[in-house]
Amino acid sequence: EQVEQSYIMIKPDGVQRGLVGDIISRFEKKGFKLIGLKIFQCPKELAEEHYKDLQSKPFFPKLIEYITSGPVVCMAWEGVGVVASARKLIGATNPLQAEPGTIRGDLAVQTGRNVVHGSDSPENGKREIALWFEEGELVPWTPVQEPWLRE
Ligand code: DAT
Ligand code: MG
Repeated sequence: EQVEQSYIMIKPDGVQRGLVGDIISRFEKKGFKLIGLKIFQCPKELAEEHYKDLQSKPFFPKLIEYITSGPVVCMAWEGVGVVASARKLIGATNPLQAEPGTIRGDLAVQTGRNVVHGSDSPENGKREIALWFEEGELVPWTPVQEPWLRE
């Protein structure tokens, strides 16, 4: 059982629509540990680096415009299996295909406004957290609930 970290980000539409508390609450209630959190206006260069694998896609310029269009909420979450589990909590990329009960399934209708990002592998979790956070912004701590979450 490997402890992983996932980079979760509430995109500008999620912030503007007042969904920050709802989204954080889902990861918190599930039992993952929040080790980094900030509101942040993303510069264009950082958005381009974060999404560099999608550089050649036709929607890339609009994606960068969207992500830099207002403040985002950056989060680092830690836990066993957090990367895959967070992807399930977030739901399919296209919110119309996302299951009810997921963040995108409950709160969004379009791929270009899908309210939240989640890392797709533990390696990318590490890479993205290093990209979006300074080292001193990450806080190691032990939640008192830990023995009640895991035997
Ligand atoms: P995900 O965010 O589910 O990991 P992804 O990594 O394939 O999806 O794409 C990153 C973001 O790019 C996605 O959240 C929204 C945007 N995007 C992806 N495919 C798109 C498409 N076909 N049209 C418009 N935007 C798209
Ligand atoms: Mg992705």
